[in-house]
Amino acid sequence: MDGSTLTATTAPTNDFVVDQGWNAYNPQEHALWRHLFERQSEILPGRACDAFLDGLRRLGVAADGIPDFKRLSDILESATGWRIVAVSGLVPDDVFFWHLANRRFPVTSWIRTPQQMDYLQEPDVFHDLFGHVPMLTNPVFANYMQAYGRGGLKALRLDALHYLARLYWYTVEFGLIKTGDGLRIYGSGIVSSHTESVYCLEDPAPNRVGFDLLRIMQTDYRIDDLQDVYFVIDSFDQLFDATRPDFTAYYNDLRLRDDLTPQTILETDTLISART
Ligand code: HBI
Ligand code: FE
Repeated sequence: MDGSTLTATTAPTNDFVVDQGWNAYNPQEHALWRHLFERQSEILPGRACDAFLDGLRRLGVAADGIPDFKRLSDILESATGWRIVAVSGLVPDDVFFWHLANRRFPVTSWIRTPQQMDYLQEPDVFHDLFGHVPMLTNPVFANYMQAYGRGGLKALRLDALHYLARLYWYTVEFGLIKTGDGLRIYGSGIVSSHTESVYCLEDPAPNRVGFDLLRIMQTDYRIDDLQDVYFVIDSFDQLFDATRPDFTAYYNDLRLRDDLTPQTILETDTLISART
């Protein structure tokens, strides 16, 4: 994705890191975490991939309440050298990528309200911590996320972020992986969603297409509804290997092509299951 590692060192003026404020969480917020955690714990075994479930266990993320980021960071750092930093919400793209390029994952410190139980636009602590952090205990996926951060800084310079954001969307957020027991979930947007954890594997509506880097970066996505297409990797090695080339040529190629809608199926697609 990027030709140099210099991008990881030029720090932005503001890193947007805040204190988590763990002592300020009230009992209702911890209770909401417990409810969200228990609801997902009932449906993810047999649906989420082993890397996610092993990560959850290794980090000791449990139902008792909103975890302390520092405790989790120490465990995560011993696994893959990643740490988590508390932020108060979405941070500018360049800051987000700079943190990823330095093996720091920004985790939102606030939790959704009970009214937002099933859907909220911005990531909260449940989406970020429960959804994203367990995957960072997997060494290959952890390498992919750092490569993504470096690639994001470069994509910003090439005005190509909208292409790379699709790769993030269809892998990190909504990715599926093939296993000997069938398709499993690794995408954070899915594992943190009660409805989509079932829909993505069992509903006949969405298309499921084999991973294809350029195809993904050409495909638009919806942020406010269940996905119309899921892309399926064979392994995390396949995902990480795809980031090795310099993406400049890909971006130039994509600029000559029309965007694809999420419902599109191409002749060249490896179709795993089509909408019925
Ligand atoms: N900031 N805190 C936070 N979390 C995100 O997931 C995030 C962000 N800023 C930018 C961003 N994501 C996206 O624009 C990139 O994934 C493309
Ligand atoms: Fe996310």
